Amino acid sequence: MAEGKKTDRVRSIDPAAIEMLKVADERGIETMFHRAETGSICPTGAEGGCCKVCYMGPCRFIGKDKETKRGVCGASLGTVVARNYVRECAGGASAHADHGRDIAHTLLLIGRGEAADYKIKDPVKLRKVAGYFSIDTEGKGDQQLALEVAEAALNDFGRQEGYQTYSYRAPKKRQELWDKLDVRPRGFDREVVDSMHRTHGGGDQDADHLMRQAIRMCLASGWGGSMLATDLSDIIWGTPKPLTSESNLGILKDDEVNIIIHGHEPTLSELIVDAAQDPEMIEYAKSKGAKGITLGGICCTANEVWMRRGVPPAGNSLHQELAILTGAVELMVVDIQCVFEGLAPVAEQFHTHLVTTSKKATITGATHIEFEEERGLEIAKQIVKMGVDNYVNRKPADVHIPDIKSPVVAGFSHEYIRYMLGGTFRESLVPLNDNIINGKIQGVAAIVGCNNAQTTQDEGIIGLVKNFIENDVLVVVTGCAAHASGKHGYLTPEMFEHAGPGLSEVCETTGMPPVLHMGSCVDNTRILTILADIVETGGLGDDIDQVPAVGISPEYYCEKALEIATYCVGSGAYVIFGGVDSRYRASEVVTNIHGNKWEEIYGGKLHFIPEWQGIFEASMAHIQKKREALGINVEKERVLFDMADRRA
Ligand code: NFS
Repeated sequence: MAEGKKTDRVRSIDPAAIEMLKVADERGIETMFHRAETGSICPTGAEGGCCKVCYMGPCRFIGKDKETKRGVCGASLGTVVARNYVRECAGGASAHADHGRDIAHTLLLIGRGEAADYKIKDPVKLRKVAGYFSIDTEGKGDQQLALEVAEAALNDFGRQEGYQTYSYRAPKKRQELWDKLDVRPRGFDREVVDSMHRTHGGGDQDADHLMRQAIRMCLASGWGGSMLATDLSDIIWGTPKPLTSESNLGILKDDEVNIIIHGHEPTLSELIVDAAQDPEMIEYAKSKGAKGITLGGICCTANEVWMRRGVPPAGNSLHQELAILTGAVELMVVDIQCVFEGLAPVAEQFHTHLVTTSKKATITGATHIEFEEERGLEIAKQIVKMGVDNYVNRKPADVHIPDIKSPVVAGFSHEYIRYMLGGTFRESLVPLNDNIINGKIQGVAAIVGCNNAQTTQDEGIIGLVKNFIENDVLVVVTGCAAHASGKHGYLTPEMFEHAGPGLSEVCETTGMPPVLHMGSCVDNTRILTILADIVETGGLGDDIDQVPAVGISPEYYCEKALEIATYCVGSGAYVIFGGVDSRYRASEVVTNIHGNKWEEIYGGKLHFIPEWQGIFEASMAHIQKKREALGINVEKERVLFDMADRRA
């Protein structure tokens, strides 16, 4: 057996994780990696043939004749699986859009003058977003505009009439399609309530009709809640520009107070950064015998403070327990999403304080310090001080920090990519489109999403990143896939040396790295913006489904990932999920909708391909198919244009 594993499966390809799992094994401490090997997975649920929406069941659909079976109420397997799909999407969409709503609330408090610890860092973007909401900006200060934008954004969530404002940011042709199909999203809250209503027992009982609502609800998050989360975060904390940092558990220091920020919303984590950088706090840490304070991030909150403040990321979601296992973390502060209950029993074995902060999420065994924006910095300081005070309780014998980290560059917002390619006065995506058209860049692969304890950590993500860039496919990464890319050394400009000849040449000329970190999971909407901009820029078709691009979540684990996939498909993208197989495969009807009907209707489709090699082949074939359809698959003779040609 290789290092760091109990069974013959490989738990991770990350050497830091392998090292820490060895510590866990030696000390008999259980983590997600262990439970994935010992827990029992329901075979019916794994295929999706289980209905729990009423109390005449639960009804199981198993066996060869499952497609023709009926539940007690008469429900067919197609209805059951589609209903499950809609409900799971509702969970994911709610998480992302509620994140957006929370940021809008912070902006509202700024506008009202009730959150003195926050400022408007990007007034230009504030005005741009005001424009989307048709708010007159003339003669208005930042605070007034913040108030008006926040009110408009919050109203959009609960909109009773008309359609979501951000849906009008999609390419024209896409909008026409949505209108024709009647899937343009209405208010976000209405879409989720509608989805929960129609999936109640005895409601919508037609798989096609149910899956259409999944698209409409998820579009409400993609071209709405999530996109607002990104835009409003940029307004308050700044639109990201590339920053250098380091990644992986080796960023923790054995002679400093280590505090881990984990979760999703930047509202608290930004102030934790301020509190930890306060000279008085650093002096206080020194008075406790530490040399300073080190912050590290986990999951998407890490992405937020990594790309805006340069805070080093300690790892992706499967690293959360491993960070505590180093014995060198004084405090882990968490808010919402992807923060697992298994942290509490691991923290109990060490001196680590686990602190929950969200009104929406507490964990048994953790200390709860509820966060309020109105007293934001005061609370952040209280939490950081709690970590500093805990430094004296660290047990040197428990400390095991793997000496493993990689340099990283992160923070390629859509705005920065335009600037990088054209400079201040000619910022545009033209060089990107041109190089896709001339074939130096074959296409774009968005590698996004999670880790999943059922799969080998990072293996699928890294296998794909490596092979795509070697084959001249530009890669953009977000979420935990971005962490994986960073930990394994792929987030540096020097990586162009490992890219294929065409991509390498473009990267060397423009200074663009071949793998671009675009942020957290709500920032997948930055990718939507880029795709819409590619279409607008011209030469690559008139809608997103014509662009040679794929979206992949190689190690997805949660409902949020499903929701992202669904809004991407509704926007015209080919999406592939890997690692674990489809939870909807029990139904041929739903599998056919995912893989065929959606492509006929939206030009995008969803495939589940567990092995990353299969994902790579399907992606390259798709990119070539799209290049062929655009007529850019064959090298054209180079024509020199004079001024008249150019004007034409
Ligand atoms: Ni995305 Fe961020 Fe990671 Fe997956 Fe969780 S942290 S919102 S869901 S696990 S990428």
